[in-house]
Amino acid sequence: MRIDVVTIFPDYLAALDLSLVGKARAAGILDLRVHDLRDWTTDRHRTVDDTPFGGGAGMVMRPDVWGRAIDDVSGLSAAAPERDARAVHLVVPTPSGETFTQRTAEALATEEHLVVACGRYEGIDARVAEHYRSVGMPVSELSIGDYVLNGGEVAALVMVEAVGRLLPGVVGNPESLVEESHGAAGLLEYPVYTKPPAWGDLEVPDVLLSGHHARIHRWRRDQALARTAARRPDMVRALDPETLDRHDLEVLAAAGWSVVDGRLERDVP
Ligand code: 6GU
Repeated sequence: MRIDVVTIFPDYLAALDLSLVGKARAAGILDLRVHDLRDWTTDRHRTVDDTPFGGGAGMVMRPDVWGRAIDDVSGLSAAAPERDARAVHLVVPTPSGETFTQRTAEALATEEHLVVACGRYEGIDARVAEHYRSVGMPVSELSIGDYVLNGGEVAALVMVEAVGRLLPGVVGNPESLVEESHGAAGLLEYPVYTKPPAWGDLEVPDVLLSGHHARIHRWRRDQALARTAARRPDMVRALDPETLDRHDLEVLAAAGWSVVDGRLERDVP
């Protein structure tokens, strides 16, 4: 996969040289290129923004500078802009976007070429997303959560790491992708323990030292259900009760959830 990140703060993305994503790059699985948006400015001051039409606070990033940058890193030729555009998926991190989830990461991990356009100030002129959609480029405006950051760079880091670790060969043991939080089961991950078996007066639960695989599996599922019930009522509501066994329903009942009209609902106290 190739990912081009365009930003006015390329140094922000230096963290992508490290760890898993860094290894994926070294192994040739991920061709990640970080660009300075100002390389596509034409004036002496290397201006990327201007005041908003209609008034209001802050500055808006200019569409002409972004257009040159995105055309260039996408390899859009003047001869066949529409044919080339379909080969690229444009990702625009923005707090006003749709929520970026594990499902989004999975979908983006199947793409061949992502271009991530990091906005600063009050955002990027809306004609940029409109233009690339109109030439047939898939455009995803995505938020990483309900809070405001100063720009798209940290969100781009989040997205590149979440997508990068899903590329075949990046995570050494693909099984570690199976049971994790926000996987297909729709549950948070169970708590994990390692040596020493006693740390101060805190002991690892006996069942995990028992070697009894069926009981360990059941205990972990109970913990995942209880944790999800305590922390993420939205995820409990999204569960399909048809996929739960009698024991699952007992654990959820103990946490105050029962099935009403085929859906999980919190019991009223
Ligand atoms: Cl993608 N960008 C900014 N600036 N703030 C955010 C965000 C993105 N996602 C959540 N907050």
